[in-house]
Amino acid sequence: SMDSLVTELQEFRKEIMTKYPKKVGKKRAKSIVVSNPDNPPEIQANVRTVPGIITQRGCTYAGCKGVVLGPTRDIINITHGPIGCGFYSWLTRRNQTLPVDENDSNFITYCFSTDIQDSNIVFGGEEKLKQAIREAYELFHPHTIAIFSTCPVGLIGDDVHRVARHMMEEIGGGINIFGFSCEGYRGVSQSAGHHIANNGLFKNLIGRNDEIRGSLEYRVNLLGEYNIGGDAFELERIFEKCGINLVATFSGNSTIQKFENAHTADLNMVMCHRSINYVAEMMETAFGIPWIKVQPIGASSTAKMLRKIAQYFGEKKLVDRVEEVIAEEMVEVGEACKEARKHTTGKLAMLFVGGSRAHHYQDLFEELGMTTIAAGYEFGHRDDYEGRRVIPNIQIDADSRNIEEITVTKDATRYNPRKTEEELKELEANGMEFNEYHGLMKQMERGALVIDDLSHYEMDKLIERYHPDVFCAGIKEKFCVQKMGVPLKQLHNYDSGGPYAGFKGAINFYRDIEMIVSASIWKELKAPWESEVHIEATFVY
Ligand code: CFM
Ligand code: HCA
Repeated sequence: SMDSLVTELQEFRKEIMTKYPKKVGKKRAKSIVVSNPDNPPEIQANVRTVPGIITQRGCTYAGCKGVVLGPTRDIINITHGPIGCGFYSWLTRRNQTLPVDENDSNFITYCFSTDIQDSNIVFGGEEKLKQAIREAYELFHPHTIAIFSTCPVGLIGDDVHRVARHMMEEIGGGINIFGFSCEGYRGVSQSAGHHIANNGLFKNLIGRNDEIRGSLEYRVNLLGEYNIGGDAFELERIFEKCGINLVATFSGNSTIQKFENAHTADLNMVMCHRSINYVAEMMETAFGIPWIKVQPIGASSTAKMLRKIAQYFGEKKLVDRVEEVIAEEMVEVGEACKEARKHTTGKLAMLFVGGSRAHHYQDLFEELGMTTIAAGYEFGHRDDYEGRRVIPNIQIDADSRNIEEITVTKDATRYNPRKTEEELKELEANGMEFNEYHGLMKQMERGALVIDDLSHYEMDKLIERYHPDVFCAGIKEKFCVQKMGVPLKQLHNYDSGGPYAGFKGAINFYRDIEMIVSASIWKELKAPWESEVHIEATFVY
């Protein structure tokens, strides 16, 4: 019951407060709250981690290079820094891509880095960076090269933007080269890197090519989908089946050309709001493209997304087609779900993942009849927990392109007539929520625990106290949790599984979770010598 859970939480909190140094305990207590869906409490989030506490967070470079720009196949992404940063962001995220033919470049299987050394730290690394760009160009002839700064680059003051401009001139031929000041230490987490990446996408790529590709009908972009484990492929399949024209995905299975063309879409859909809401806001301001939040993780949420798109365009032809597709896809989904639920109903899950998945994946667990008793983000902001109408939060670098300039130089309506103010108002009156998303806490059961930036110690305590049937997190947590006898499902890279998005993805997820919660191996965790009778010998001398 709610009362016993609240008591539990208070005990849990007290235990933590007493084990931590006093100041640390006080700070952490503000990030640990009990969920109330009707009136989500305030939670402390997006603040500096206490040093030494063992956070699961990543860095600004990871958010910029690894997350947002990483999945685009035809940009050469050069890490300016020591080799470790490039190495550890080298496809570990399992972001996939599919070149359309042999002329289509795919550089994401490579790891490009300047591999800077002590001497570059002392004498500067700009020359080495120029040389790296020359080499990359000679070998691969890319159209676009991006440079990513790591911590030491900022500390020694290499100017990656100046190098980019210099090399653009040296190479010529219209090559596009730009840099990111995404030094790891810049923010409190990877979240700062998302913002820097968003600004860079907008400044250097979006809206550069006006050529209309594909049909003029139902043109949408999908923002915040990164094709982990093939998720984007499944969503592409569904859109195509419905006759919805996906202009660009930011950035799963993406290309330069798709980014440059993205402003020819009529509607932006935001999937991972944490990492890409800035692009949505900027495109709305500059091109008048409205955005809605969508959530294609979970079969019913996928259906909901399709219905929203159909409602937006408001044409019977699309509405009917979407209903047809949903009905057809749901047959297999329903069967798989029913089968899995035999073993999953009533089981308990915990989710501590990134900045949006700890919320999104709760839909799939609901479909499986499972309860999420504790969840939290590593680097979410308060709105990701509490939910709110997003206040436009456009922060553009001083040297960014001017949004107003784009509005006047590009007549957005020449692609497709945009909806008028009145039409948008009418859609809103009929339940279409623009610029809005609901936070994680509105979905969670009353009394469930919500913890931001979970520390290793808190994780241990959660497992000892509640022993969930599955704990969802990442590679850093995986083996510690499993050694405590609880299976861990990675919801970053899906271990070796996926896709989990869309209809086919839901089926994959049901089956994987059913297997995990049914496995008996976790009961065998005690070594034989811990439970069997044994004889002890004493050596006498
Ligand atoms: Fe968005 Fe992501 Fe996530 Fe994220 Fe990430 Fe990721 Fe994630 Mo790992 S963009 S916030 S910074 S959904 S890499 S694909 S899995 S932490 S929950
Ligand atoms: C990152 C990437 C990461 C790490 C996942 C993990 C990902 O934060 O830089 O810790 O297992 O999804 O690959 O979030």
